[in-house]
Amino acid sequence: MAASDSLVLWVDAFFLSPYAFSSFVALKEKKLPFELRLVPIHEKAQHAADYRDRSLTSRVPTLAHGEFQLSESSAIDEYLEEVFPAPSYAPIYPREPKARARVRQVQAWIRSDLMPVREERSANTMFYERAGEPLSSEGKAAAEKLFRVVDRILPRDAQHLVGGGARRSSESDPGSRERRTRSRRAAGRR
Ligand SMILES: N[C@@H](CCC(=O)N[C@@H](CS)C(=O)NCC(=O)O)C(=O)O
Repeated sequence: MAASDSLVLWVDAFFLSPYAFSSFVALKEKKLPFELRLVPIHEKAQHAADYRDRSLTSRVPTLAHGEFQLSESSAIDEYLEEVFPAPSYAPIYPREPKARARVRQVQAWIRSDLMPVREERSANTMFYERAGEPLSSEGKAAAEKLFRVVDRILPRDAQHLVGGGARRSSESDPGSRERRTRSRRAAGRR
């Protein structure tokens, strides 16, 4: 398949999916032209036959590159990295194996752990409706775990997880550090 085949990314209609955000940022970081299409998942449009057949999983995001269609955000990110590699395109993973493994570790972990705080502080509470309830003890424990890991892997003044070439989703977002500081304050930390 030609790298020049057109790219389409399907995301949720309210731009709330952090997974869709990850693939969106990968395309933006690589400065690839792509068409964005919206799937109203709040109306269950992900189960419509055309989207279900395209995605296999009936979830967002899904990427089409020419005839090839792929869902699962980390698979999309890694596919883009391989088909549009550095130095012609910006790298989204570091080259060095240990650094690359560390980034993949964090990427896999963040997608599979911390469920209480992910449920109690969904993306909806960040972008649309603020959370009305304090975190439960399970939510607090998950938030503490998140901060503990971030403190271990991201020195206070660092802009990136590893080196300078491993910008991943929220690290690519200029507001992320400020929001992190605010979240720490909200959780009663410095
Ligand atoms: N592991 C998937 C998770 C994707 C996911 O959970 N997407 C949600 C939106 S955040 C979705 O499509 N939900 C609709 C549904 O599951 O029916 C990925 O990394 O892409």
